[in-house]
Amino acid sequence: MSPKKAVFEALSSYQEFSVEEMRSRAKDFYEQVKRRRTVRDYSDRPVPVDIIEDCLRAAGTAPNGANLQPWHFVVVSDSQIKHQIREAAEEEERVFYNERAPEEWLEALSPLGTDENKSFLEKAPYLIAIFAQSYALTESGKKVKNYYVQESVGIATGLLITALHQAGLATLTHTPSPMNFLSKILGRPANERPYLLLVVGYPEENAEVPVITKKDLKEIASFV
Ligand code: IYR
Repeated sequence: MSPKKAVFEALSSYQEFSVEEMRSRAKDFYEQVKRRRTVRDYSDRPVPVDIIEDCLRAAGTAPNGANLQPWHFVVVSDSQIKHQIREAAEEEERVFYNERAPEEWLEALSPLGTDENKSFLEKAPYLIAIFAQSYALTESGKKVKNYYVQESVGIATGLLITALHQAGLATLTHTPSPMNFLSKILGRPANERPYLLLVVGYPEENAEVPVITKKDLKEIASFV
């Protein structure tokens, strides 16, 4: 089969701003995004699913390898499925915290106050299980290789978290390890690997977050 030829069109979606406006937009975005905190105390208040849908559409615009879009998002709101996910995740986490995690890792985690109790997996209105497709399958079942899968799915996940935050929702990036139980419970195909479990909802009224700091610009960037 011959490769598909590139077809070009005018870049009509680009919007230029004055330097002043850019400056103000960059500052405003930083002000908005720095309010984001990883939340572990969720309310069970419902969230309309169309909001989640638009945030997923935003995630789906992420730049990615060869535009093959190697991701799949499963939005879980069914309480029985959430229960199964909680049970399986807590089982993994019990082993992690009590047997598998080296002292050094537990020490690194201690400022966050996490443990094997994952009640948020049942309380929050949505869990979004994110899957990375190491390869795609054509309709005839032929394997098609994907490229830069980890990078692509990571960027899409970042966009999703940001979109949900901008919409006014809290999230938690949860990575029980190993996560194979997600594929099983959600019946995902063999070409997909669980990447991350995103908990989404309103924070509980008295939600607390650990006191932490972010590195400042000097520490995270250099200009040469
Ligand atoms: N997956 C475990 C442990 C954990 C690991 C890291 I690295 C964190 O930043 C937070 C937690 C858990 O979810 O508790």
